[in-house]
Amino acid sequence: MTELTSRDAGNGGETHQTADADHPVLTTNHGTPISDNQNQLKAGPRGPVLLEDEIFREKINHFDHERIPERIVHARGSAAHGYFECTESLADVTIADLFQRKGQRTEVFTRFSTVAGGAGSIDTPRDVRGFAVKFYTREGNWDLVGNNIPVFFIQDAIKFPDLIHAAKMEADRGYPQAATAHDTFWDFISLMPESTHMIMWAMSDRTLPRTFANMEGFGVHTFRFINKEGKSTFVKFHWKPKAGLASTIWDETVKIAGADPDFQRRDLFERIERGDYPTWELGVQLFDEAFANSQPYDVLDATKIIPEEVLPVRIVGKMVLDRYPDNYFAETEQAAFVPSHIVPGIGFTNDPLLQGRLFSYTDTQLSRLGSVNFHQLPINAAKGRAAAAGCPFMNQQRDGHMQMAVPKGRANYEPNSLAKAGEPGGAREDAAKGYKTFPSDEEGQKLRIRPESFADHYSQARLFFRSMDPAEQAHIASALVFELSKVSLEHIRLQMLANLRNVDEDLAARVADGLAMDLPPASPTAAPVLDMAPSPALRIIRGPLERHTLEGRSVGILIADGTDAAELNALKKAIQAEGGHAMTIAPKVGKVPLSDGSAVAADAQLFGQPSVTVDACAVILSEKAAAKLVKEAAAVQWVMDAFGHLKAIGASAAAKPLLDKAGVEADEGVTDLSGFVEAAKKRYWDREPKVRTLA
Ligand code: HDD
Repeated sequence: MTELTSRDAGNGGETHQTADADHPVLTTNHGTPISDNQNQLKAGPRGPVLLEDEIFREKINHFDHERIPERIVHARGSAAHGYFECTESLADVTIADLFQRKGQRTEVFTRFSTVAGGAGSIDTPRDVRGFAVKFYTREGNWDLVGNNIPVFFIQDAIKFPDLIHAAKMEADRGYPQAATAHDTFWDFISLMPESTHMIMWAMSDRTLPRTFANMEGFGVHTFRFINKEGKSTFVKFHWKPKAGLASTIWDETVKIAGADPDFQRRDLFERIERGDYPTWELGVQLFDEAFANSQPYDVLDATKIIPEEVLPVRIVGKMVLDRYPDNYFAETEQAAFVPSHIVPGIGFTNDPLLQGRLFSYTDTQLSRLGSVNFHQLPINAAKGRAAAAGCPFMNQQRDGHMQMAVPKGRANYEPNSLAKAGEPGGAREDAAKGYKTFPSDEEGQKLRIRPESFADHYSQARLFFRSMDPAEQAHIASALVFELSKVSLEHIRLQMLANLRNVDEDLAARVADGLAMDLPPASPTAAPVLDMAPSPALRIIRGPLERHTLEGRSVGILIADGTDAAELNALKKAIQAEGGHAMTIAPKVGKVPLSDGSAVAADAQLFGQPSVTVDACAVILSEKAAAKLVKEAAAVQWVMDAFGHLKAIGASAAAKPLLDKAGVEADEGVTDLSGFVEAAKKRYWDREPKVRTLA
């Protein structure tokens, strides 16, 4: 009797793609060939399904377990592969292999993240960004797990769970997601004066980066370099973006979240696709004990910076991200960054925040990745010396959940006399090449105490605020007003105002005014608040890393039926010649008839590509199209937002009615098409007071 299969039954045949010379046979995880991937096993064509169907059960069972616990912090992230190139040898200060030879390249995997939101949250909350780099050096993996802000909220790792609990969605109501503007966060912060410096950064434009490529990165802590004589030099790490620093405006940020929750992840992917590789220079601040002792703060305190004007950043390398992961889960999600992954020539200091991190990250991988063997996952596996010998690691550790390796031989202990040279189990320690901890002199009583040198919580917060451009100061004050307006408990707001008075009286007064509250007395300080020399290097706006350029930036060109073909083509060419990315946006995407009878497909549709997604805006319309679009809210909003977000607007003469309807007023950033490319290279901060009231 012929068996009745689904191919004979009601699904018409087209759902089956069959194996052939180019397409291997589909199998189960255990290798059994699969005949039908569309239908469960049933008793008769319309009958009940059978528990016996091991093919169905295996597939669904695997699917049911496809999610792993997301990271407790930094759950939302995007990553890319690339390389680090040493551009200046540091052989005099460190034996770290990756810094020995100019021109030497080391593979890297870099993951950017937000902190507070879950894995599916938006890319653009007001939040610190993680900046974690895994260097696959020849001497093992070095993970530099930093942020886009050079200081941290707390001085001691024991407070980290409290900080994060307070920042994440509130325990009873389960909101807000990925936002610090709520009671519990500000309650904790108001009681934690040591957070004040970080709060200045968090309320500044630093937490609203335009793209990942526009962020600085910092190792935050003071680390050590150790050279071949065993001498230690203190080091702080800095990543300087080649694309320059750039941020969004709060109103724009909020709108990006609605328009494209994956805005920064998409940007990273598209930049790499276009060959416009995100690039950073690596800089170091090197100093010794005498320098450290001469500063009015403690270099072991992670709430402090060393201003670049006091100790310049020396550029020693560059990082280029040029390859997007093949698989998000296998690479970006399973990547385990662990600050205790260190290589010879680099060492830790006694920073109590860093010391706590050295425990936490290995520990968290056990609940996240589920096994002590997480180092065997391809993205985490070392690629250095041991890998060249056939295995990413060489030791006698064995077994555990999901053991991927099949170690040979009996020598699963060391020392042993069984494994001969080159045989499995024959790896031996090496006193000369092995990792050596810097033998710092340590002695003292066991105490739960913080040193007095950590007591000054306000001087550097003041330094940061006073170093800002006036536009940035207004953004900070306005962000504080916004966040504290979302705090429902008055005593928390009052405590914050009391703390802010220690930072800067003008700032505190502006925030109080924005909240329509009276200023309370200043909170007590544990140490005198110093007036340190301002550090203009901390600015984004009109700072050293603000770049007026189209390189790596996108320009939206609003077109519609009848757009002048010559004007459009000339503008696209001019944008591309400057390294920009021109994107045509039209009411209908498939075909836009142009003035010369030709037609182009638009890159995006007007409703799906609001102007917040591009860096500058051009409008090339026929009179007829302009007359139509003044009645189209999305088009009016497109132009209105471009103006409100201080972007350049270049328009053809016929597009003027749309600009008028959108309330565009003449200024330096509003041009005709001929002046647009030059104008498009920057934002117009002087326009801001015309379009919004800031604190
Ligand atoms: Fe952390 C993840 C950065 C303090 C505990 N942290 C994590 C990531 C970054 C940072 C970038 C994500 C890495 C990735 O992309 O997978 N963390 C920092 C910085 C800190 C800091 C710059 C202060 C200078 N962190 C910190 C402390 C603790 C942790 C004090 C705990 C004592 N961090 C963790 C963690 C995470 C983590 C819970 C979550 C997921 C993971 O480690 O792998 O262990």
